[in-house]
Amino acid sequence: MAPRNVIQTEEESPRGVVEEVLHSDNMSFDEHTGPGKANVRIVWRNVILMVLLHGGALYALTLIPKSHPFTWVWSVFYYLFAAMGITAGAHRLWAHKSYKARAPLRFFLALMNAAAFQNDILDWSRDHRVHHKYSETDADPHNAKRGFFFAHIGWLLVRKHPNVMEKGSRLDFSDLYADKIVMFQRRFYIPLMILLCFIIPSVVPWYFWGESLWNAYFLAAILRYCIGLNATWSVNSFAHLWGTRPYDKRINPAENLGVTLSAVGEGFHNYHHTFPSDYSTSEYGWHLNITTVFINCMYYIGQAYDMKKTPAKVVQLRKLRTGDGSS
Ligand code: ST9
Ligand code: ZN
Ligand code: ZN
Repeated sequence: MAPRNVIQTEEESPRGVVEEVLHSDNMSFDEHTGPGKANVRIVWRNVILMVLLHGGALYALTLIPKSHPFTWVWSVFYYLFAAMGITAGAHRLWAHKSYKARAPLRFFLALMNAAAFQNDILDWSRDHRVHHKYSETDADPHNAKRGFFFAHIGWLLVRKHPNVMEKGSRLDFSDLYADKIVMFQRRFYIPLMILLCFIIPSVVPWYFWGESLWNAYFLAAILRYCIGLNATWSVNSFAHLWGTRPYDKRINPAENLGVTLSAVGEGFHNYHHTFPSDYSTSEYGWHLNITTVFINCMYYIGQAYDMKKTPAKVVQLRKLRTGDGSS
């Protein structure tokens, strides 16, 4: 059951957000998708780091049978801890403002976000707002029209398309710059990220149950981080290419069960792009959605409030009008 003070937002009327986005200036599902090979500028530092990370993660798999079961449990726990910093933090709170959070929760979400090492909250939220506003165009940082590889990881290995900066600069990010916790995290991002993404997950298993630092580092830091990145990127790749479109069949984002499970409730992507300010990023409440469970728990202890939820009636009308008929 959803918490009682959830705000029923009417802003996404049956003729709502998606139409507004589709028909705004320079917005079309253009055929031109990408700057052309000659203009793609590869960032070799990122290529090398990503190859090393994925190589390290594959090696870490061989260490699983040799490590303490508590280290496995710790790695899963830390995966969820960091994931909430992205889903409940950067995504639903800061990028979409789909609920409000008191300072203690915002502070912890900023730390959890650094544990996920996906760039600071300001960069993440800025790119994500631009992604929603200019989906599937050259101004979308991970434009899925440029193919699976680009949408998944390729966009982090090359310089951005100039349209990202140009059109992104038209959006308002003043709320992010005004948030002292966001700016604190940005200022101290490198030390916070090293501490929370690599040092703490490695030291805890070594200190508390005598795991070797080597095993702890490769499992709870490298493997856990690499899986978290790929789960997140899957929302941009898999869930922008494959799945059902019960809310709006005219857009790429789709409902994708595999992504929902790995990305802790963020794979209801057709719903999310149709009703982006819904705090549950899905028609449902707790259904397959650990992030919604987390936000609801924060509501019950008084840390989260003003959650926005699209009324069921609006959702049903929209399904009838633009959905693909799947449920
Ligand atoms: C990572 C992020 O992995 C993943 C985000 C995925 C999002 C998924 C969304 C799905 C939602 C659901 C969540 C599911 C979660 C599930 C969790 C499960 C665990 N607007 O960027 P720069 C301007 S990160 C306006 O350097 P380059 C701005 O002035 C992984 N302006 O561009 C900026 O300067 P400043 C680890 C913008 O040089 C300037 O341009 N990190 C915008 O082309 C330069 O910006 C990495 O791998 C905008 N949108 O470089 C590092 N953007 O910042 C990756 C930019 O000073 N990044 N400007 O204001 C890089 O190395 C570089 O960004 C680059 C592009 C090489 C990719
Ligand atoms: Zn979003
Ligand atoms: Zn999307």
